[in-house]
Amino acid sequence: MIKKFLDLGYQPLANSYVLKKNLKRKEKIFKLEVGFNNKNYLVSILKTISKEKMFNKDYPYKSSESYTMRKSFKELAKKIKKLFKPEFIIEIGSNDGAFITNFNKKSIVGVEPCKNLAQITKNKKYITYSEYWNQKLSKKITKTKKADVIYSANTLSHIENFNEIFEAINNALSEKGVLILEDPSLLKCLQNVAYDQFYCEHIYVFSTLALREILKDFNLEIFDIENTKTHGGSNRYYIKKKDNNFYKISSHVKSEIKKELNFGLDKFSTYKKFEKKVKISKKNLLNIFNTLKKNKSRVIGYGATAKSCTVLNYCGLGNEDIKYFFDTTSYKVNKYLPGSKILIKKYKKLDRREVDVVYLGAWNFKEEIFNKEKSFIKNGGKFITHVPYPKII
Ligand code: JHZ
Repeated sequence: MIKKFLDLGYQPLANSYVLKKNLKRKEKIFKLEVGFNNKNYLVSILKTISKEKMFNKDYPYKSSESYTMRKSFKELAKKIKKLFKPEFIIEIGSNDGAFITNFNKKSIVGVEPCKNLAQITKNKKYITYSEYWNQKLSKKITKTKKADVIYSANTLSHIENFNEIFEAINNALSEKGVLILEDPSLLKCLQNVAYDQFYCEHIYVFSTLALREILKDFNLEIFDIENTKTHGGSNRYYIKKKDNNFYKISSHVKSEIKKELNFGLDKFSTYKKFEKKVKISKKNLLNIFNTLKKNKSRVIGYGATAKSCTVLNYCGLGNEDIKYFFDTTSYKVNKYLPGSKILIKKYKKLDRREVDVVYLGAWNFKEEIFNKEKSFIKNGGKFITHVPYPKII
């Protein structure tokens, strides 16, 4: 049974940036509530939005925008080549090609339903299917050869129907085939009080405990896990069919499960504690913004993320608190953040003469951003983050 533990209020669709001409138009909103299923330990949002409304012909998020992600995909590609020597790879949710472009064009195909993104890799001559991943597509792609590796990062958490995904994966995997899934870690999300991991697109935030249960229904099992730093702390799961004896189950699986049980990810009470922390986080973040307002500090935002949408709308922050956001993504520039309607400007290096304090919408890229903005920091510029607790740095 799914029991609600968190109410993040009414929210617009996180990646639906608003054009100036539509500022007065009513946005689609939905109630963002999060629940825990005590049968399979799965944490999910309670009301879901249809995939066609979220992932369509002009999806604004591009994985290649950050150096951290480009580096992470490049390193993983190197590792996959070394470990599995794959002849054929499928990436589900290939976005703008940050992963697939590390491989030879003949050895990989991308699946990306967002047409604007799929076009980017098609232009680079990578075979890209601009469709949702399902059994029909899986059969089409693997007509002549099955995949030795299927990779999918930050995508499984976006797809509601597990039957559809995993049956198609089971069909596509070769005898030795390995499925690699990478998604934000629920443990990290709770430890960091990163409640902004919940928004319309993140239907699920997975624990190993939950994923293990789900995979059982499809005769799949996790044989290794890596904790990665991306997106505020993610898990990279290496998965195989149960009857694939080419790989042994690593001790990392047991130790990760132990970590999660020690934290109490199997207990509803843990999630109620998290709810309390989220409320305190909101209160403390608002205190910071109120003080800055009183002091007439010039505050802007950095990284108009999907995550920011949850924070801004849950906390009721707007133009009076954050003058504008900087973002490098051309698809977002000159539009307004959903709900809060804060303008997104084309990124330029932070200038201490113009700005006092910067809210880190992309807190998950803190190191990368601090590296880029050394001169702003040297000149006394400050940042606000709400992770793991609201503070000025
Ligand atoms: P970032 C998106 O979430 C949506 P978001 C999606 N649902 C998901 O799961 C994750 O990605 C993976 C900008 N930026 O990665 C670029 C700068 O401007 O935290 C991006 O707009 N300057 C698919 O949106 C945003 O910040 C910089 O120096 O929460 C980062 O978005 C850097 C590093 C980033 O994901």
